[in-house]
Amino acid sequence: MKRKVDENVKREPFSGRIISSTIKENIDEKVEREIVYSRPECMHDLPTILCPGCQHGLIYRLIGEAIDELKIRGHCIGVGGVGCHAMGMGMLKIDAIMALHGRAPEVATGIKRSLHGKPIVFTVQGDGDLAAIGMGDMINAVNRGEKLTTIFCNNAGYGTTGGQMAPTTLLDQVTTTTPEGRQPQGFGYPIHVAELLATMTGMAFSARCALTSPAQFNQALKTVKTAFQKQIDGVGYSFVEILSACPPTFKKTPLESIKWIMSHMLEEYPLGIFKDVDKIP
Ligand SMILES: Cc1ncc(C[n+]2csc(CCOP(=O)(O)OP(=O)(O)O)c2C)c(N)n1
Ligand code: SF4
Ligand SMILES: [Mg+2]
Repeated sequence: MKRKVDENVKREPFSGRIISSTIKENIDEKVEREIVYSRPECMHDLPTILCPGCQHGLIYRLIGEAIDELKIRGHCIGVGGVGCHAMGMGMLKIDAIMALHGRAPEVATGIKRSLHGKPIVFTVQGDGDLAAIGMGDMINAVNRGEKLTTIFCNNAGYGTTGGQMAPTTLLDQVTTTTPEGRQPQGFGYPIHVAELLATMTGMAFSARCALTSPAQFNQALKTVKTAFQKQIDGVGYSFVEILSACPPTFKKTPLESIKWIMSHMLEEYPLGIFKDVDKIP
């Protein structure tokens, strides 16, 4: 059978790559266009290792954008907890260290104090890491008024280890450890970490954001920048909780997961700023 020849198809002289002139025109046209959105300078060009639909990657992207916009890259040290939330730390072009489960606030405190308060030190922690095993560590770091920032990834469960219940799991939510759905008798109620920490004197800024729309992403970026600025200004602890989709824990597709955050998580975890002061006593 005779092969049909496409007149538009040419072989590139050096690469030997076959490229349709129609496609090439489109590529050339794209090069001419103004680039309005690209990878933050602060991020390595690496493929994601997170599941499809995981929003932890977006959280790292917004941390990267915040660092770029505040021009603080050379001054930042990140401390990761234990869990999927920590996996993005290697994507950032900054100095970083991983702490034992729940112990990121202590490691961050040690770094900040031993370098005489100079670096901008932040932790990225999950709800299992921070609100379960590390809650005491977190509360005491805020109580000391450490000049640190924490980005708290709330995905309503333990993503890494297979979707067990976390303190942030919603009532009636089915997890591998609450197959009948979380019931308050025996399992307690969802903990509202941003509101809880906002009641503490050492806290300078506490807020909650979500990433279910571009507008929310922009709001979250603004909020993370404000949190870093509080630390730069030496006010006190700053804290941003971000609701994050974990499709395997939610047992949903990526799109259904976003919708579930909108229909269920936002009701339990309202967005907003719960504390914002310029001075702590
Ligand atoms: C002291 C200790 N207990 C338990 C574990 C096992 N472990 C590793 S990751 C993880 C869950 C992490 O969940 P979360 O912090 O919510 O992060 P996510 O994966 O959901 O982002 C657990 C229980 C551990 N590494 N160390
Ligand atoms: S298990 Fe959940 S938190 Fe972990 S990478 Fe997958 S989607 Fe993200
Ligand atoms: Mg989690």
